[in-house]
Amino acid sequence: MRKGYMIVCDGSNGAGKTTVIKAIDAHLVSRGHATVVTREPGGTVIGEKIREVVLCPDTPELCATAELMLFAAARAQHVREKIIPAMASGKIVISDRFDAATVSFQHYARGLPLDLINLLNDIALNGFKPDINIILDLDPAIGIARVNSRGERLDRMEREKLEFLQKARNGYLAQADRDPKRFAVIDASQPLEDVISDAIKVVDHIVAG
Ligand code: T5A
Repeated sequence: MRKGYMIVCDGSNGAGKTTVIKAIDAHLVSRGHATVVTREPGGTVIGEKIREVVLCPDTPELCATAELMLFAAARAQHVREKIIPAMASGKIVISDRFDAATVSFQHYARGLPLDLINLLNDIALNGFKPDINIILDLDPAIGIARVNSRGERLDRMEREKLEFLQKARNGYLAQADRDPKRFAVIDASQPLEDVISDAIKVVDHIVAG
């Protein structure tokens, strides 16, 4: 019998991942599941330290190759220290972003070669794959306006030009087109309750099926 599941919620900046993950988690817990909510970059003490470095707005000079390796390093630690053990004990892991983010941001937006991204993702994942990637799709102009309305300082990636964020968005849609079994795209411009209801339908299909 299979052990746990891994659900990833990913997509455009400010699309509502954090908010939707809270609702998915509450739904699963109400059904009696044990869950672990986590995020990338981050999720472990080491990963959170990497997050501070890679998203710090005061160091725009971070080069694309170093940026890629930092995301991959955080993921390698996350998979081995947190995700695999949680799944082995039957928990449902819900992660805010995962490997598809590197393909979207570092390949489609930053322009690094896909072979290099795939190699680093393969090393970080060591054969592991999530069960489903929910992609919250939103015009980045709307997403950044939502983030701005929280009144927090924008991080290094959120300060990129809209054109860069649009390329990352297109990267998610391209990945979803290529692999519709692994990706479920949800229109994140809908009212929040509709986005949550669509996401819960996807989760129920995976966890029940
Ligand atoms: N990155 C990450 C890479 O480049 N490579 C990688 O490999 C990885 C893993 C991570 C950054 O790093 C990059 C991608 C990112 O740029 P992040 O914290 O995941 O940073 O990224 P953000 O998308 O910027 O995350 P945010 O926390 O800012 O946004 P969320 O979680 O998507 O949105 P959320 O839930 O906080 O909602 C934002 C606001 O909108 C409202 C919410 O109430 C909130 O105020 N909202 C809605 N309003 C109207 N209608 C809806 N449907 C709404 N849904 C939410």
